[in-house]
Amino acid sequence: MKILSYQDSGYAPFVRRLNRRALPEPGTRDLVSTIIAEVATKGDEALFTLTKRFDGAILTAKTLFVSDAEFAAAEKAVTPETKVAVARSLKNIHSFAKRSLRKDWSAKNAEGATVGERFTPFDRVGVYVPGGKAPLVSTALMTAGFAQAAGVPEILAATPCGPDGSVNPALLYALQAAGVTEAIKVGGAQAIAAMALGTRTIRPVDRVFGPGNSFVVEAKRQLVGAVSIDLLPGPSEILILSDKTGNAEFIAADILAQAEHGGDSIVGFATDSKALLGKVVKAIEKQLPTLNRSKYIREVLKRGTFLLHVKSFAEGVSICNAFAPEHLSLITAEEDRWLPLIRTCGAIYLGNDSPVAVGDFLAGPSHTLPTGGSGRSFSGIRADQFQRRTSIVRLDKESVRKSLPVVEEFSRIEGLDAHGRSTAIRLEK
Ligand code: HSO
Ligand code: ZN
Repeated sequence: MKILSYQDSGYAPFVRRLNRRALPEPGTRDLVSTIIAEVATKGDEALFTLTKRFDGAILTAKTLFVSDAEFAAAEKAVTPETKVAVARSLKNIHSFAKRSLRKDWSAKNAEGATVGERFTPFDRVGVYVPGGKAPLVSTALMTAGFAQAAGVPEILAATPCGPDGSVNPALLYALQAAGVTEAIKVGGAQAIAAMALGTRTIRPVDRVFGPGNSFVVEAKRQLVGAVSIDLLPGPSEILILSDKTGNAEFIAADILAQAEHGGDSIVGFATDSKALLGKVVKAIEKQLPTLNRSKYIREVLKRGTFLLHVKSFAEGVSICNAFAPEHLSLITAEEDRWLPLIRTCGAIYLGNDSPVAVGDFLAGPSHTLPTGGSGRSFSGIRADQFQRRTSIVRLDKESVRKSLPVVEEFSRIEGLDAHGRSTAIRLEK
């Protein structure tokens, strides 16, 4: 763990580096563009070769898609408790989603023309659910569940399979519960390429959603244009910003919870209370040995963790806005004062009693959120991202008459006389 106080000489440069820009490593960029080119030219064959290479599984045209029998077996295999957990999470997701879905509207403009917007669900979307380090069952719900709420008729899921070609049954169950209509057992950049470009057996989608490792994120970035995407959600991140009212044991528990995602996850803690910082360090050391995934956690504590003693809470807030963490946990006696100043986080958890894990699994908002500093320019998955919006315009003679002088003036300035003519003609006998 990197522990730094504002009095340390290394503090200022470290804090400056927290102002990040999400940019791909050149090596990742090149490998991903090779993979995309392979999928584009060789289609299914490329998926089989790459899945053999990266996941050690042998796929064929017959086993590329999860079969109906596999979905049915998964439904049988999961416990009633799993079904209840999935149902309760989906319930919150759907009611949260409903509030952010956009509704058609129309109004009159200044010339009396009717203008408005119409929202229709995408015809076919792709959702990526990472496998790798843990079967992210909740991620199936936190992506596809929003597509389902928006009424998307075709949802294609992609998730890597194990070396034996199988996918975790609880994950399959969740995919089905969240309205997924087809699933391919492919992971990584090749999965994103397959969904975006299509192959002989896979029909391409209109938009690709979901989190993943750096290769998945880079593939989404490179395929924008062929499809649209939701955002660029990479490895899990949390920043906890607390004044002296923070509970050290709870803070340590949240740090360890996000660190257990392993890999390139990032965990930060900033406080203006030196005493709290000391207590949190102790609590981390105390709780760590009691946890199962200490191997992953230690990795993240070593490489991706920083604990900062900031000069003031205001400095903590500005570090937070610069860092743009995926999750912010904000703990302060002066919430009304500080909360309005925080702008760039994907999600904000308020107070001592709001564990990020509850949001990860069931609170309602999607846990698929911007990472790597991209919270400055993106927000998390929302139901209205599954809606296409189309604008509508209707005029009558009266509104044509009122619009004409402006149209004619623009036509003159732009030198496009046919534009003016096309409008004036409406008023001729
Ligand atoms: N914290 C992760 C989401 C997740 N946690 C899935 C557990 N399962 C990224 O927000
Ligand atoms: Zn998590």
